[in-house]
Amino acid sequence: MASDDDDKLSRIVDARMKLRARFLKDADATPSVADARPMGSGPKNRHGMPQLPPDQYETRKWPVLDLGVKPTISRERWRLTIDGACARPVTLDWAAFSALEQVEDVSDFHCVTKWSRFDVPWRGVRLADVIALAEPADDAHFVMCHAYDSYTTNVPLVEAIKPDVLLVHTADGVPLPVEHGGPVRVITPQLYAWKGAKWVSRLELLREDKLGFWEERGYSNTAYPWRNDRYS
Ligand SMILES: Nc1nc2c(c(=O)[nH]1)N[C@H]1C(S)=C(S)[C@@H](COP(=O)(O)O)O[C@H]1N2
Ligand SMILES: [Mo]
Repeated sequence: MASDDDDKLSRIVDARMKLRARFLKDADATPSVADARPMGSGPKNRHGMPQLPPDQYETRKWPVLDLGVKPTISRERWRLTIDGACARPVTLDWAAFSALEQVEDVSDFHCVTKWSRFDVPWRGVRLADVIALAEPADDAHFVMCHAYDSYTTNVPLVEAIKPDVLLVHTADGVPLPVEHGGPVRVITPQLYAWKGAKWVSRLELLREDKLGFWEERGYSNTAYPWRNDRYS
């Protein structure tokens, strides 16, 4: 007889497989995958060659960019709600988040103000796994990421569920510093960095696209670094 835990696990696995199946074909057609060269971001996509997207320069530092408010949320107080167009809205606390599968990845960070940082080592949870927990509606195609500083940014699900899109709590081997969005932020290595909400608080699944903070103010709604796709 299956235990509740087994039921829960198989539901999550089903939801993940469903999401993957729904977006696999579309994901292969996104520029970061479909463009002939370069293929995307991060060492595995650079074929061993350091490569920068057009008009970017490399920095070894990690500049801080935000709206000037740096909310200090302890891990104890931090919550992440996944809701909107889904069957099972859920709020995770630190313990529930930590219990999800933890992954490590190394990827690049491209800021629209033209600096790129190569090879950032991250640790966190796949955004796809967290979204799957809520069992998105079949017609949900977007996610609005909300943050504790009231920042918002919208991401199409086809980008959000790519395997290198993470909710990270660790960077460079140490807990993510507050100024970079700790305790938990989103990273979107295939898109400009403004698509990754620092101090993330809520993932709102949407049927229709809505513009986030910078997207409303003229930033590109697609944000592909390899296409120099900065402003709309
Ligand atoms: N919550 C929140 N997330 C945010 C921002 C913000 O103002 N608030 N700024 C975005 C922008 S414009 C960039 S370039 C990156 C910068 O991340 P960093 O400060 O870690 O370099 O965070 C993005 N995420
Ligand atoms: Mo930015």
